[in-house]
Amino acid sequence: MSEPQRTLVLIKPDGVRRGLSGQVLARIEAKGYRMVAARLRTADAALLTEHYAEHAGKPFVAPLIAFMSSGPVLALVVEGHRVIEGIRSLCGATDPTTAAPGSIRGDLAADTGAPVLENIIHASDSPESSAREIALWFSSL
Ligand code: IDP
Ligand code: MG
Repeated sequence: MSEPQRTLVLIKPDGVRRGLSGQVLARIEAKGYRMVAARLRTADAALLTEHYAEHAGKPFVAPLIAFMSSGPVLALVVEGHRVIEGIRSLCGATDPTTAAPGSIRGDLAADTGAPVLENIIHASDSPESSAREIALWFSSL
């Protein structure tokens, strides 16, 4: 039997602002994953620059950081077997216009015309990202 994994989930400012945090968390819990930490906070540019370090230099980074610091984010650590892969699958594709119906982004988000894709949720994409991102957002875990 595999060991349980942990992943970092962020309900982005659009999700919190639109009152969708509960729905998103309900989908994660209904899938069978368990929340082990939660923190509502407005992130600053320093934290977000570090969080999105892999995208440094890309044209959407400045609007992405502006968007992600525009209001509170609900940061969650979620646990389960193969949870990193499982939550990415629940999220759907990055672009909410083409994200599959049934996925969080496919069902709950659309292109707003903004310079950055406002797509409700972030989830770590690998065990390495998950360890790095959990340490960044929850330094005491
Ligand atoms: P992911 O969130 O599905 O892992 P990434 O490629 O890591 O997608 O991009 C991080 C975030 O940056 C996306 O969730 C989205 O909000 C935004 N983003 C990614 N690519 C674009 C783009 O081409 N235009 C505008 N915003 C983008
Ligand atoms: Mg990513």
